[in-house]
Amino acid sequence: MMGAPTNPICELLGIRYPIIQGAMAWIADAALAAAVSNAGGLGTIAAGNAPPDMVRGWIKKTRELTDKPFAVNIMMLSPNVAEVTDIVVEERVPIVITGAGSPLSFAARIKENGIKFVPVIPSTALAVRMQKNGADAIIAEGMEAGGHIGKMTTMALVPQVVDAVSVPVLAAGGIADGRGMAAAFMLGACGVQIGTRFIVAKESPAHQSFKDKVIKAKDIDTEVTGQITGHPMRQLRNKFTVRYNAMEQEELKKDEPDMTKFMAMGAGSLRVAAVDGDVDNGSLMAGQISGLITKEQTCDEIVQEIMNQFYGLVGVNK
Ligand code: TUI
Repeated sequence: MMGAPTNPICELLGIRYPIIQGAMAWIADAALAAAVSNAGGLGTIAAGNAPPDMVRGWIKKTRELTDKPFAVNIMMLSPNVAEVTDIVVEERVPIVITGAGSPLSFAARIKENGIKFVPVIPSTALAVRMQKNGADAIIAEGMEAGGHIGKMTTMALVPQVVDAVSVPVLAAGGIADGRGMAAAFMLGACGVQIGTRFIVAKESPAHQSFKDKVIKAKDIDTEVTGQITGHPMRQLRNKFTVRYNAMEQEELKKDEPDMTKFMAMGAGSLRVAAVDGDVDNGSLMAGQISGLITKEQTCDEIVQEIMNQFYGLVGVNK
């Protein structure tokens, strides 16, 4: 039997399968990250807006649950970015992924400490800038993704980023199975980041009501809020998104619209959905591929199913 074929992302990150679990604030904790890493992918702890001590706790807990590599995702809009950066350095986290803004003021510190630096970007220009600043790989995320998104689709973004940089590129946004992964490889990616499907993982701490919403969702059930504030967020349509969009429209009618309160509203509402399970008043961040997701499975089952389907399509033996 052949081993897993060599792949630049697997070699770089020391993992078996080129599947990174997307960071989902208040969902991607130690239990989920360790389960994905134990399944042969790369588990990711989402620092999000969490207090720094909580992030340190998740890192320590992840190490108790797995001896495999894992990543911490630092969300650049968090007020705690500097403290979380200190923590990942102190704790010798092997891989840092960044999102929701430019990580350039922290990149040197991450690299100097021997940490692999893998930024998520929504455009080719940012990918090039990240490579110049030492990115070890790039995650090109299309607007099919859940949460904070750019303007490009995965289909259009990935091949343009692949042509613009020489480091390995992973595709994200709209991928939840082996077909999406194979498509990403056809575009030149050598790995994928998958978020939404892991919301419904058995090991995911997302509230059961949130998981049920993802499982019931159809293709057209996501909505983008915050297009006017400059921080567009994709989530499942609910009372929250309807109210949010209406409030934004009202604010815009004012002589001096104040958009700052909307960002805070978005950030806090994710916790309301994911932790408290209030699926009416919380923000159910999830991607357009939610419609494809029909059941809860363990992380091991998810990773195996994706890889088996992928190998079947690209014609590689396991
Ligand atoms: O980051 C994400 N998705 C997210 S983060 C999040 S939590 C949040 N909380 C409060 C406010 C906003 C978000 C939920 N979902 N995906 C990766 C991603 N990165 N998408 C877009 C970007 C991005 C945007 C701008 C990366 C770099 C960037 O740089 C701009 C610059 O300043 O140069």
